Amino acid sequence: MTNATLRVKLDSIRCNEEGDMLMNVFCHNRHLLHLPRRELEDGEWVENPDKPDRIELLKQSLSELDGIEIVHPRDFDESTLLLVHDSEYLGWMRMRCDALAPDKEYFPEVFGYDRMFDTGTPLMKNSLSAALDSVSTALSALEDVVNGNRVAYALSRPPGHHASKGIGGGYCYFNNAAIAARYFQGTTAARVSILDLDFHHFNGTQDIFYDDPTVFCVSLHGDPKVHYPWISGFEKETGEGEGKGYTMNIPLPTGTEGKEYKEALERALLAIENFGPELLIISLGTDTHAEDPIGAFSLVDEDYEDVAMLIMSLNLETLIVHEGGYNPQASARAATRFVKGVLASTG
Ligand code: Q9C
Ligand code: ZN
Repeated sequence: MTNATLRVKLDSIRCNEEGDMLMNVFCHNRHLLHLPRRELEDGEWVENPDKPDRIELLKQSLSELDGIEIVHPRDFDESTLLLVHDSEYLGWMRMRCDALAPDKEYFPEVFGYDRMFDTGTPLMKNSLSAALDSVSTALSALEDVVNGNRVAYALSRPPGHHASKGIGGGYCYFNNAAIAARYFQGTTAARVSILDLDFHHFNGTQDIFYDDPTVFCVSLHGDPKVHYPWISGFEKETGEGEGKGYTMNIPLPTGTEGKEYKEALERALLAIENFGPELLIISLGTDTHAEDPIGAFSLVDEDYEDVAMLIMSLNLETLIVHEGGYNPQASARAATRFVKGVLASTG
C-alpha cells in the first residue's frame, strides 16, 4: 500500500451540529484478557502494575465527554508487526507463549539469553495475541486519522514504547507507535514525528528510528541517571548516520512541575514544527502525574489540558497512542483533561 492510496485527505474536521469537534477513541475489549500478575523488582516479586483498570477507568471517563465516541478497533494481520519487529522475535514469542499452560507466567532470562531486557514483562499463553490487539488498536486509530479525522486516540494496552525490533521490556511487547509510523509511511518516506510524553524514556522507539531521518523522535522524560530505563535518554543521544539530528532527548529532574514541563514541551514542539511532519504521533503516558506510583514528576490535572492545547497549536494530523500511567484514577483524570484540551482547540 502506498502513502498516496492510504491518505484519503478530507479537509474538514468532523463536527456535530453545534460545530463542536468529535473525536474517536479506540479501545479493544480484549485488553481485559491481558493479565500479567507479577514482576520481579529489586529482587522481590511484586504486583505487576499493568492492570486492565488503567484503561477501563480511562475509557469510562472519556466516554462521558461530549464529542467522544468509543470505537472498537478492527483486527490487523500479524504481518504488520514485521514493519518494525524481526521475525526471530515473533518466532521466539510464539514458541514461548504456545508452550505455556493457561495459568502460567514465563519470565525471560534477562541475562543475555532471552528477548526481554527486564523482569517486568512476563509472557503468558495469550501475550502475543494480546499485544497484537494493542497494535490493532493503534492502527485502527491511525486509519481514522488517515481517513480525515484530525485527531484520534488509541487506548493501547499493553504499552509499546520500550519495545525495540527484537526485544521487549517495561511492560511492552510490540511498539504500537513505531508500527503506526511505519504503517503510515507505507512504501514512501513520508515524514513522521513521534513525541513521547510518558515519564520513562522511549528507548525502544528511539532505537528503532535512530538512523532514520524520516522519523523525528522527541522525548520528555525523567532523568535516566536516576530513573528507568537508565541506559538511555541522555541529551547527547541525537541519532546516528543519516539519522543524526533526528532524535531529541529532554531529560527533566525528579519533581518537575507543569511550568518547567511546558517550557520543555515548547522546545520540543518548535523542533517538530521545523521538521514539518505529515503526521504527528503522541506517545501519551500519564505516569507524569503527581499521583502516579511509578513516575516522579509533579504534573496536576489541569496541566494536561495545557499540554494538549500546545500540541494542537501545531495544526498537525495527530495520532495519540496511550503508553504508561499506573494510578488508574489519576491517569483517567489526566487523559480526560488532555482530551478536553484537544476538543477545545479544534472545535
Ligand atoms: N524501580 C511504561 O511506563 N519499572 N513502562 C521500573 C524502577 C519498570 C514502565 C521500576 C517501569 C516500566 C510503559
Ligand atoms: Zn512510563
